[in-house]
Amino acid sequence: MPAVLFSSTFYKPDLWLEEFRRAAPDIEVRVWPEVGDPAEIDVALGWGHPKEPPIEFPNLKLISATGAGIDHIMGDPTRPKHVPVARLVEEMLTTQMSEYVLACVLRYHRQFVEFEAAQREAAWPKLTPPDTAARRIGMLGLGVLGLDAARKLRALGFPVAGWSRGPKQLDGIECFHGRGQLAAFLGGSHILVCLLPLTPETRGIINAETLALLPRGAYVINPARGGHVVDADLIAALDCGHIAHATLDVFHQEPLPRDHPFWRHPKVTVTPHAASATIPRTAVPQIVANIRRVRAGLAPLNQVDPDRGY
Ligand code: NDP
Ligand code: OXD
Repeated sequence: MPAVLFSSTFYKPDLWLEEFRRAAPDIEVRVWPEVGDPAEIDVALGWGHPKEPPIEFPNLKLISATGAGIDHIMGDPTRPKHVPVARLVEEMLTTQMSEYVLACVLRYHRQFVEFEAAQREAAWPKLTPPDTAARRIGMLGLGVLGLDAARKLRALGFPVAGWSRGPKQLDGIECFHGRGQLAAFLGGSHILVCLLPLTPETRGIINAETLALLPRGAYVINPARGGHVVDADLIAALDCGHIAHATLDVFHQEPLPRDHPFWRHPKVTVTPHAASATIPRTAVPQIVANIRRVRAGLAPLNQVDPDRGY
């Protein structure tokens, strides 16, 4: 009898098991470390799976992430390369991410950082009113999440540009692509939002060189992965005033270690990897459909391209 193995250091299994029981009572789901016979596991499901001890599953047909990002799977050297990897493309995940990005952009644009500082001094500042049409937003990544947030920002009246790997033509969004157009894209981004996947090509992309290309006083918002940022370079850019403020949701190490300078930096807002979280109720039907597909010998939906790494 085939079975699904759920393993995650991020999500508790209870709600997932409940949803599986509701949506697909015929599918057996085991929870790590209660693997049983490894030969019975045909689908591995999880996010931030424990790496030790590595176990071989000789009949594995699918590795399915319970989130949008799959760097934690692709970066595991023990991953069996012949098994397809699928990720979630899910409306609630997308909606939550766009809400997060809009909240951060509007906080900067509508000068809440300055108002919060003024309130600490009981001050009554007269600030120059913000001009939406003059505040250019730069979206690193125009995939499922980046594009949704970009369109919603555009609908609010911001000029929006996006940067992707391949060329794109999108209504109302100025499109840049590839390393050759990165400098031109950054030069026009007053608020930079990163929604790239973490791959060998994008690791460390927010660094001293790229930050220096942003206009003076730019803001940085990173809800993608901590590995996109060279922390020391960002801190230096904040300290010298080139970057006005940063909002960071993801970190090299999570939870962010208590002694990390981001926690106490006056120009950094830390959120605890909370930009967008998978809701089992809306995610499980898609995962069940993929389990049924691979068990019927079909390719899974939302399959990751192993060559691109996303
Ligand atoms: P997608 O795969 O749909 O989109 C990725 C985008 O990045 C595409 O536009 C792609 O370009 C672009 N890209 C990839 N590599 C490069 C490169 N080398 N140079 C330029 N552009 C590149 O991903 P999603 O939008 O679904 O998700 C993005 C990331 O968000 C996830 O990988 C995850 O890390 C993060 N995330 C964070 C969450 C949180 O709570 N903090 C929640 C969910 C996701 P092209 O279009 O040309 O392929
Ligand atoms: C994801 C995440 O990748 O929550 O879905 O970070």
